[in-house]
Amino acid sequence: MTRTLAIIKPDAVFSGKVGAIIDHLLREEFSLLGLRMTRLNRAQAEAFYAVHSERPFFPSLVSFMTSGPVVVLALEGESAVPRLREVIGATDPQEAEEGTIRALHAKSKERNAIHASDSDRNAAVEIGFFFSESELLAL
Ligand code: 3AN
Repeated sequence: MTRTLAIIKPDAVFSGKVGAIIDHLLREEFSLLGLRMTRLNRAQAEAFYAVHSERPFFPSLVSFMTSGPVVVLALEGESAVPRLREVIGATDPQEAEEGTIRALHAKSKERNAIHASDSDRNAAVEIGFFFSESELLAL
């Protein structure tokens, strides 16, 4: 079993998709280790997306990610990182496979409903960004 981090983004929270997305993840046999609704401030969003700081879409991404509440999920499962990437689909919902969370719920390449860690190393860093080890519940 390995861990990964998902963030249900402001577009999906605003449009009432939190329940459907969590249900989707549980049906895909991810276990919930941690869950929190929060609102990122600018410094947190900039730090979280620091790898994209030189990209043209960075200012808009930071302003979107701070525009409203997000729901942060620490998840556990078999090959959690690659499997969650499969379950959420491509960054651009127009390219996401049918039935993926982004195909079902995302609005655009930026407002794409959900974030998922892209490597085990980043998963550990991103989980640590939001949760202390003692807040993660082993099932
Ligand atoms: P993913 O979320 O699929 O791992 P990344 O890590 O390349 O994609 O991008 C991080 C976030 O930046 C995306 N979830 C999306 O919100 C935003 N983003 C990525 N590429 C673009 C783009 N070309 N235009 C606008 N926003 C983008």
